[in-house]
Amino acid sequence: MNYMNVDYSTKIPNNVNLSEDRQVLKALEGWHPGYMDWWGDMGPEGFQESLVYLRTAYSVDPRGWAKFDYVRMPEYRWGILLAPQEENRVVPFGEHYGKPAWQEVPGEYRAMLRRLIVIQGDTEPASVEQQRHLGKTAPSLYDMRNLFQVNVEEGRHLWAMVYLLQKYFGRDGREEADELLRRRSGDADSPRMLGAFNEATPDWLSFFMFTYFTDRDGKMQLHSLAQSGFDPLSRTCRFMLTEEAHHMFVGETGISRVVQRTCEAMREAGITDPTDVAKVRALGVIDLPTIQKKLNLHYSLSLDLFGSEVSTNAANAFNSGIKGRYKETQIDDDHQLKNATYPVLKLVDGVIKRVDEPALTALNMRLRDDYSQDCIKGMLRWNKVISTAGYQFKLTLPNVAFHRQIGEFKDVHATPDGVLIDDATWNKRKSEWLPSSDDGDFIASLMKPVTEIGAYAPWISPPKVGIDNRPGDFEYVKIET
Ligand code: BYC
Repeated sequence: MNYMNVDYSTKIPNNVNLSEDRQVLKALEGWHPGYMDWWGDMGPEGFQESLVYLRTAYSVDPRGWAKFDYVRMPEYRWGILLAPQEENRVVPFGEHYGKPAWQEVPGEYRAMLRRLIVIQGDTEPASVEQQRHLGKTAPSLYDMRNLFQVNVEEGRHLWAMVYLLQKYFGRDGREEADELLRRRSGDADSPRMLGAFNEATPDWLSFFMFTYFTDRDGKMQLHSLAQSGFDPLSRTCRFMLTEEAHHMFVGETGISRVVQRTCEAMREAGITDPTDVAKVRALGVIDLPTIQKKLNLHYSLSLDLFGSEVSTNAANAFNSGIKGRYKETQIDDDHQLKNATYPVLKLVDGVIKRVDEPALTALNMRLRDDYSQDCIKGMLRWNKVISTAGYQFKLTLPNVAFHRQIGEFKDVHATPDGVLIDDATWNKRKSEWLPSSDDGDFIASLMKPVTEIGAYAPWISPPKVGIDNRPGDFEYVKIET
């Protein structure tokens, strides 16, 4: 079998030779109906019969891996795709540094590996659940198609983790795979595992923020797992990253287009003060201060996804060779962090201070810092749109102590500038920094669906180029009426 190309002859497309792995094929086929039920119940609401212009992977060669065609989402070919095995790959960090990478689960790390795979797997269906109502208010067919593309690929990422669980973890892996279909985002009794995946995604600005900030946590975590000494996990994550890039593109360009439209509308109306919220809203576009509040919310929720500042879980995962650092193989050090330290912002005697911690226990922070650096890049582009339009307004990332539910700062309140404040001040001022219910109502009032070919809602600019280089009047979704 050519491991670059995907075998579509079996019910479950794959490049892992499933047709000769009867036991795993049987387990996956047994899981398939439950997945389809879940997709029917929790996948995009109202568009299951529509033809959507989607990309599907036919190869894992990064130079050309996808083809585009009209597909009804329930007929999307969710498959198991692993990046090609690298010959003589070694464990690139930790205690086993330099030893051959594992092709089977090392017994002593089984529980840790299973936990990480389950957490990763849990986020994928969660995001589909969070976004399931958005199709009905899409600002264009182009955006609707992008939403559905993201959704089907998150579904495929669930398949990717379920394959690892079923192939390598026996009966408990199969039980975990079933649990992944049972939990529900935001459910009081059976929620998804990580905080941000139980929050609502009520509108399209939230969707763009989510795909920019939360999918980017996905990118960082997948990069770290792609370094894993457990080779099948590494290969799985490497291919997932290929798909993930488009999700963040949707977020970055989505926010950029919202900012662009707002600036254009302000200029046309002769508005000089972008913080004059009432005047800007009267134009039917989203004012920049509200965009900043949404950004504050989604960035802070996403910071929580990196876990605590100081974490023995993270140290153990690194020592064992299971979860590495971002771009581990490109870092020039001992890859064991024996004597290294890393600066971490902590709360010391009621003051935010930079403290040197052992680099091993500070690994969550290192990844989080890499993440923040990555977040800044898109923000600079949005700010360029604002300054080019002639406005003196800058979107910024809030301080890491702002609005936190995990780690050092979870029991204190801080302003977006990182000034610690008491409960009363927080309660009085929080609607200046986070979206209030009025802000939510205003945004909701703009969320009117636009389904004419080539048309866009008045609060967002059209994209610069079409998907798959399609022209502006391309029918990305043929809606079944
Ligand atoms: N919410 O030592 P600690 C994606 C728990 S997104 C709730 O501080 P650790 C995607 C933690 O589980 C990427 N609980 O943290 C994006 C632990 O509980 P136990 C998803 C939390 O373990 C968009 C306790 O607190 N992938 O792919 O070093 C769309 C103490 O933990 C949270 C991964 O996350 C939280 N936010 O790091 C679709 C990679 N944070 O075990 C998809 C796999 C911590 O004591 N996961 N806790 O009961 C990991 O690497 C780690 O589990 C974490 C936490 C980075 C999440």
